[in-house]
Amino acid sequence: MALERTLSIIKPDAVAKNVIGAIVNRFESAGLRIVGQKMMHLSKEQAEGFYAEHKERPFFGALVEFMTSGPIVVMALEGEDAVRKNREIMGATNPQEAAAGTLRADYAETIDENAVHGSDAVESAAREIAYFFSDEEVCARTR
Ligand code: IDP
Repeated sequence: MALERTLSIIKPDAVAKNVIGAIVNRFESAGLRIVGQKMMHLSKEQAEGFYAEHKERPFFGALVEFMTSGPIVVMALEGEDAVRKNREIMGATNPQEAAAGTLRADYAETIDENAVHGSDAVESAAREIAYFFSDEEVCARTR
């Protein structure tokens, strides 16, 4: 299995609930390592750029408003099968459909405010990590 990197975002609702540590713990317990991490408050332009693929969707305006409503934590995670593992830990996009024990089942109630983001493929992960982190801000963890 390949060593991968993926982008995780702890969204404004989860930061407001004060569960940053609890969420990070889930990733570390699953064997994923944080190789980049920062707290940010996105501008409208940053949020629109990040979610550009959704700009024609009816929920785009609300999504941008939500993602700029408070600080977020962006993380680059590294590990075997990291993209799929992160998606599994997150649970389904709609928290009402998320499996028990997943982050979205535990920390979110609605699809509009669903606690976390995770890249959906290795290619999008590379693009999304580069959107938030310079090369120097991502640190190799293998020694
Ligand atoms: P994902 O975050 O599970 O990868 P995507 O389909 O990529 O899901 O959608 C990106 C984000 O857009 C979701 O996490 C959610 O916040 C929002 N979103 C997606 N579908 C809907 C919807 O039908 N109504 C409201 N918000 C939505």
